[in-house]
Amino acid sequence: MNQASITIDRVEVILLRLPTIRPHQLSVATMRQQHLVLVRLDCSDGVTGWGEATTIGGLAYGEESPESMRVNIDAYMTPLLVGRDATSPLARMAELRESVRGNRFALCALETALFDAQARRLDVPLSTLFGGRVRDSLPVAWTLASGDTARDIAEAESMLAARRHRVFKLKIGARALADDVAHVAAIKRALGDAASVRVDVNQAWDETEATRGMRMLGDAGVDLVEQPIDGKNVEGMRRLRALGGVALMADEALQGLVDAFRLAERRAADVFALKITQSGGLCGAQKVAAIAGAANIALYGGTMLEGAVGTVASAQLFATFDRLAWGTELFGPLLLTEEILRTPLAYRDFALQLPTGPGLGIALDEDRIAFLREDRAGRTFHSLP
Ligand code: MUC
Ligand code: MG
Repeated sequence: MNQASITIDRVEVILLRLPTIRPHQLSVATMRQQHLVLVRLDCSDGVTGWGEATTIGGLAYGEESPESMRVNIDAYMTPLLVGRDATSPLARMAELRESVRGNRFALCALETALFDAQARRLDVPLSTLFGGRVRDSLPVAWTLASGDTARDIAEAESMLAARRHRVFKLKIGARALADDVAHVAAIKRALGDAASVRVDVNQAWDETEATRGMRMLGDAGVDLVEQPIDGKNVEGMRRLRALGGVALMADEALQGLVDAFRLAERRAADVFALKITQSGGLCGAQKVAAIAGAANIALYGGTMLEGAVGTVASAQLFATFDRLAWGTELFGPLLLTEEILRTPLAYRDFALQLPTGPGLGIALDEDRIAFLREDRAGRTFHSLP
């Protein structure tokens, strides 16, 4: 079939609400389930592309929710895609952006599906469309967030023994500073040099607490502090970084290219937590990475705790980066009790092994997805087997 005549036939948003293996406690929400937002894009040549736009805790983390994404894609974005050429993802995204403001998570899902379909069509891995792989596996951190110190230590020890993770991110900020520091210090003491321990405050501190907290955490052997204060407080981030202690990572502060430029210009971070959703898609994330490179800011491959689709999409892009000094945290599928791939992603030797097939390189278990989807007649969350 002539590529120019291949069009987009149909876009479908599928919501899946899947239990987590244990409560996952952040300062902004405690997750007992994750609400995956999958996008399926069917094309006239029989090729299907998949994308994902999952976020955390409804509206607790960002301004897009799973439900708002479904409505906005169905009502405003799908009509701009159906019937259009499927082989030019960038042209489709430019058209969408003429009519759609914000909605960077939803746009990320659509862009991923367009690129997945095109890469499958060309029979190449998605990473090839972004210049090709520099690596075939990515180091993956694990988040300890059970809320209990002893349970977190046991979890970390079992991950180390299984050679699954040796980098641990601890979620803090919900408790008093002294309690949080004691919790982190106990975990670092128990793990010693066998592991890198980092913390994510998810914006919970004010600048005074952050100044004290970063010093105390540095003394406890913590390697990295992620988003200690409000992401909008770029000047505060600049002052915290200028203290010259433990490395400072921007996460919620980094919502695309303009933020990346401003953070770089103000020298307000040592490291960027790069997320395809927060960047409005794979292309946006690639550009954020370029800004980081130009400004000598290190990269960390971040996650919004997506399932397999968003995780492997991120991995396809991150594998093209020559520098990824802080590794990744692409563990989202491991936090879920349900598998939606026919062959699960491979995690071994402390790393995610990249699939080699065309597009995202995964095969969705469509029967399982049909069974799990939220709108399946008669299904309730508790009816999960
Ligand atoms: C965040 O803020 O980084 C990533 C890993 C995790 O446990 O939470 C997310 C969100
Ligand atoms: Mg974070």
